[in-house]
Amino acid sequence: MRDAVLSMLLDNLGNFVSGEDISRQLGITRAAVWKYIRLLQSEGYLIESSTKKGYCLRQVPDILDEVLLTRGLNTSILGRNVEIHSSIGSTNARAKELALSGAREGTVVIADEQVQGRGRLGRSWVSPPGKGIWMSVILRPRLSSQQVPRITIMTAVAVANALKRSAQIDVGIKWPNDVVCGGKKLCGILTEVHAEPEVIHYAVVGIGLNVNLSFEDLPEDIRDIATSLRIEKGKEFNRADIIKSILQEMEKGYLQGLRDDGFAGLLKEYERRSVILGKRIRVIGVDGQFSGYAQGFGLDGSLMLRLDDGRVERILAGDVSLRGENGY
Ligand code: BTX
Repeated sequence: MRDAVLSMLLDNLGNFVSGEDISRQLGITRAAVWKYIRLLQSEGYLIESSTKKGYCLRQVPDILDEVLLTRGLNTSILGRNVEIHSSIGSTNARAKELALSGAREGTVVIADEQVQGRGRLGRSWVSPPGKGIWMSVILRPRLSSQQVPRITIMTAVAVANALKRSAQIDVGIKWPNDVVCGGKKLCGILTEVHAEPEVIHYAVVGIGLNVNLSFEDLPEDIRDIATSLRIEKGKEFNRADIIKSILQEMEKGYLQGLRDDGFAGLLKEYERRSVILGKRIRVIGVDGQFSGYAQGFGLDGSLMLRLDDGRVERILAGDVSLRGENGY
């Protein structure tokens, strides 16, 4: 019932709805309406009440509320099922549990805070409460396990497009999994799969996006390499709006990227946003360290690196540093 009251107020954002209309439409007493209004106010919704005119929702808080996250979400797969946590170890770990127990494709796990947020190779991901988007999406793609890097590429492009649309910011992409702004990391993507060579049982795509973190919210050891939308744009953003935008772009990119011709198109966008293409870089991969020029990306999501002796090395996973930029 709380959700129904909230939906009515949202339908009339900035305008008064009478208590009588709410009570009649929802079949509850005026006293019950008042109880839900008080509840919503205590959660941070700015609701003006007037004995004559009723209730008016003036401002929506930046909270992760299922009503806000699903309202107007224009997708058919992603985000149709959402699990929200105020605090959790890692949304990727939780999404993997759900995927193993049969959760349907498109299920999203979101947390206000992660206390054991994870990056690649056992690294940690700083995820303080109320300031970022820490979410994981379960996919069941019809791809082979060699094509897994495609998922990260599709997601990076989706995040970039969503940020352009919902935060009016132009970002770059640093292969394989970073979305960057001004040479600093704004968002990291962690794709984990349960797969056999020819079939992927599930993929969990974790997205960590620094939204309203201030410089002081970033631990000192990452201040040189990390940034947030707030730091870049000098204002705060509503996370629910950005989440919806990411899910919409991600679904579009996912459906496109599953086809070879569609993925080739996404790769073009990825290249256009790449901050390493044509640059001299150093890559620490599983097979060792390489230096060379980033020449392009393969249809499997690999990086083609032209070494100094002219050979081209195809690298499937690794960490890139652009020379002279604090090793990042
Ligand atoms: P990565 O291994 O590429 O990057 C991890 C590195 O990034 C860390 O070692 C640190 O230097 C830096 N770092 C840590 N926290 C932040 C931050 N908030 N902003 C910028 N830089 C940071 C990147 O791994 C993949 C991260 C995915 C995070 C999401 S959040 C939702 C999901 N759940 C989960 O546990 N992980 C994913």
